[in-house]
Amino acid sequence: MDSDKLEQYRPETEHRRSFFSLRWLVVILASYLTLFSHLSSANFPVLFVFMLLFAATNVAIVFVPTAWFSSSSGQRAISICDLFFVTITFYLLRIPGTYLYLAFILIFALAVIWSELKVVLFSLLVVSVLFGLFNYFRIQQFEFAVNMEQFLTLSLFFVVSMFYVFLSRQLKRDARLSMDVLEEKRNAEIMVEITRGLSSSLKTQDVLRVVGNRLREVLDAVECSIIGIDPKTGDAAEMVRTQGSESSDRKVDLAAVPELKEAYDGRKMIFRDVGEQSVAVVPMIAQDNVLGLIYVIGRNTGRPVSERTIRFFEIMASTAANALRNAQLFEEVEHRARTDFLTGLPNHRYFQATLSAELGRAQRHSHPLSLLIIDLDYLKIVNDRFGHPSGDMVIRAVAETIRLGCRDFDFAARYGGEEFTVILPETPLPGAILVADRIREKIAQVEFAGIGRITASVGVSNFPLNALSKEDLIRAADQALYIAKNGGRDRVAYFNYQLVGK
Ligand code: GH3
Ligand code: MG
Repeated sequence: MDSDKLEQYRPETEHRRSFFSLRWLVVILASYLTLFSHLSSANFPVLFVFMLLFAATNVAIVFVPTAWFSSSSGQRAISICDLFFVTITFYLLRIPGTYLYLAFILIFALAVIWSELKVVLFSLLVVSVLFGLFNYFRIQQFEFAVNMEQFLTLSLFFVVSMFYVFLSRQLKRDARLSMDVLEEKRNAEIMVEITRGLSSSLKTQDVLRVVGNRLREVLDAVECSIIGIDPKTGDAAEMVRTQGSESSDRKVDLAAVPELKEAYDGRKMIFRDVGEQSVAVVPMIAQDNVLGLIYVIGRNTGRPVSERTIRFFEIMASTAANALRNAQLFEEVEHRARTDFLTGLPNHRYFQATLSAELGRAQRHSHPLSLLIIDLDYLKIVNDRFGHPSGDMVIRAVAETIRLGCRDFDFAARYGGEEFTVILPETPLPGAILVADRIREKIAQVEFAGIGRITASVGVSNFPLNALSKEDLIRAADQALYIAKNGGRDRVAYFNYQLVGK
């Protein structure tokens, strides 16, 4: 069954259709009885009108919303309406006055209200046996005057009511079964879709958003959020929230929401009804760590949580947890791949990629962009005199000084060895020279114990003043650095516009 047909096929509607057919059967049988046994009686017009009214109720049910029809109160209301019609019909048929009628009404009432077939069958058996005995021995002192025609009429009604009860039970069960099958199928489809969504993205936020959104849709939930938990610190933060557009790293105090705390501490799912709402909390566990909690708030339907829902959540949470773990590992690997191990600054490759992107943006918007290349002066001497670890320590400290000397949207990287670069977006040459000189000054101010002070030379280049392409921009900064070194070091040099023109 493809998804289009799936949408059209609704077990509730099927159930409803069968129920109509059954009621029409009652109408036809009752009309048949009325016509043949009371065609000439004075009650015939009234009986006829009653049959029409009963038929009209069947038509009216067509307009009742399916949700109301399927609810137990809806079904009970329809049953009581039927009971009312049957009682009036019996009254008009002049059958009352016998114990049999009362017994029948009782049985019918039991049948329609509790839909209990066994009770109906048993009572029917008892009543039939009693009726047969009374009729056979003609025990007239009980004033039990029932003729054969009435007996047949009643029998037919018994059969119809039995049929009614039996079929309506069967239909209800069928509807439930098809609903179960459809729900299983829907869950399986959703799982496939979620798994596909998860495997197509390795970004943690994307992974979580896929899970959150699909879960909210499937469960028809009011809100679904995913709370990430740091396995080391136990700090919880809301990573994805499906309601509204806000997706924040909002801190969450697990202790403040009892369901969250219980699910986290006990590593188990929590399903709880809180007033109008029902709350579900499902821990996402991978490799024995609770990576997060799926927190779903839905409408309280009054129904207990089904085994199926629990199983669905279980598979969902473990798939999401593994995908989340993979995404986290991938992000970690990716971060390492673009970070310089010694300084923690972005490495050369990341710098190249960022410069391409920033230069592209500067070209598109015709904004200036400046580049600094910073080279430590005489680091070789430090290495030679104090050893490589001391040189490393100096490089690390200078990296930190450069990082702190930049604005948030500047991009500082380790170019290689004892060379650093800083990309300064939206910065004209004079501004870049100021930044470069400030960084140079800060580096020179640091006193290294046992080593003394280390200075740095800085070359500055600018788009579009000195170069239009990435390679030229780097080359221009390099040449400016050469000028700074030649000029005596511990200074900033920029590539002269006239020099470029030569
Ligand atoms: P200047 O740049 O002022 O001309 O002198 P310098 O001594 O800094 O320049 P040179 O290019 O001659 O040497 C660079 C030195 O930087 C060589 C190497 O020992 C040192 N160096 C490069 N990378 C590292 C590193 O990762 N750790 C340490 N300790 N030293 C490094
Ligand atoms: Mg150097």
